[in-house]
Amino acid sequence: MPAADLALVIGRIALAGKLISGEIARASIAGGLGYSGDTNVHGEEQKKLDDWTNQVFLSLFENCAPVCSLISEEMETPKHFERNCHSREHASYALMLDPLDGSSNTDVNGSLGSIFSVRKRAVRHGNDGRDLLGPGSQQVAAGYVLYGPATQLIYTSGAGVDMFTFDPQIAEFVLWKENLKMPPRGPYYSCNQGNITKWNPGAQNLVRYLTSRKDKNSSYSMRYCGAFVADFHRCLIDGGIYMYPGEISSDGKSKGKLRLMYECAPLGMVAEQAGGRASNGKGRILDVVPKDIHDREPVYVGSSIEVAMAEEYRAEG
Ligand code: AFP
Repeated sequence: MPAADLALVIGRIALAGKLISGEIARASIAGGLGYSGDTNVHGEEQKKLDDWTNQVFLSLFENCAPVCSLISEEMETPKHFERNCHSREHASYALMLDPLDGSSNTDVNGSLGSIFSVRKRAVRHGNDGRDLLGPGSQQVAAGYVLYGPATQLIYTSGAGVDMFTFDPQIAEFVLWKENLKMPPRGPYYSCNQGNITKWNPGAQNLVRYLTSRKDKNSSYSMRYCGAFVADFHRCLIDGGIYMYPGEISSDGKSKGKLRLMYECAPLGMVAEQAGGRASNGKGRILDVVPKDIHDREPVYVGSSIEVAMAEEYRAEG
C-alpha cells in the first residue's frame, strides 16, 4: 500500500480511537451504556456503544479517498463510498472492522478494542464484497486500538509492528515501541475455560497440559478479560497463547465464534509480524479462505511455541 494512502488510513483510525476512547470514558455519566434494542448480523444484541462506534468509523471514512468500502461486524452488507470508489479505481481499499470488540465489557468498565484490517479491492468489483474473500495473507495492513487504562494503537503494514500510546495532554498518539517482538514462549494462556466441555478433545487436552505444569519456570497462569484485543495484547507483550476453540455443535462439527476477516486475520497478521503465530488449530489462519465476509473460525494465536503446541495437540482435530 503506498505510504501516503497508509498514512491517511492510519490517521483516520487514530482519530476514531481518540473519539471512541473519550466516549467510552464518559459513557456511564452520559447515558451511553446498555443495549440499543437491536441485534447485529450475528444475532447478538447490540450495545449502544457498538452502534455509536460503527457510526464514527462510517463518518470518518466517508471522505477518506483510499477507502472504497467498509465492512463491519455491525453491518450485514458492505457500505460503499461511491465517490471514493470512483476516484481510485486502481488503488482502492476495503476497511474491515470490529468497531467495538469485547462490548460485554462496556457496562463494567473493562478493556475494549477496535480491530481493523485493510485489503485491496479488485480493479473490477461488485458491491457484495466477494472480491475480498481471499486468505488473510492478502491483508495490506492490520491492527487495533486498545481502550484500557491507556489507549494504544498497534498496527502493521507488513514490515513489523509499531505501538503508539495516546497522550491525553497533547491529544496525540506517541510512538512507544517500534518493531515490537513477541516472546517465543510465555507464561499465560487465555481462554473462556467455562466452555471446555464444548470443545474438541484436542483443545481440552491442550488446556489439561497447560494446567498440569508444576515447575515454576514452565507453568502457565490463566488470564481472561473477555475482549480479544485486550487478551491478545497481553500475549503480544508478555507472550503466551490466546485461544477461542470451536464448539462442537449438534452436527458434530467444530464451530468458531470469533470472526475470521475482522478479528482473527488482523490479529493473526500482527502476531506473525511480531514473530508469533496464528492458527485455526490445524494450520496458519492467514491461509484460511472465507466463504462469507462474516465467517467465524476457531483461533489459537500468540507465541510461536504455544501455538505450535495447539497444533501438536490437534486442538481442532
Ligand atoms: P464483540 O464484542 O465484538 O462481539 O466480540 C466479543 C468476542 O468475540 C471477543 O472479543 C471475546 O474474546 C469473546 O467475544 C468473549 O466472549 P465469551 O464471553 O464467549 O468468552
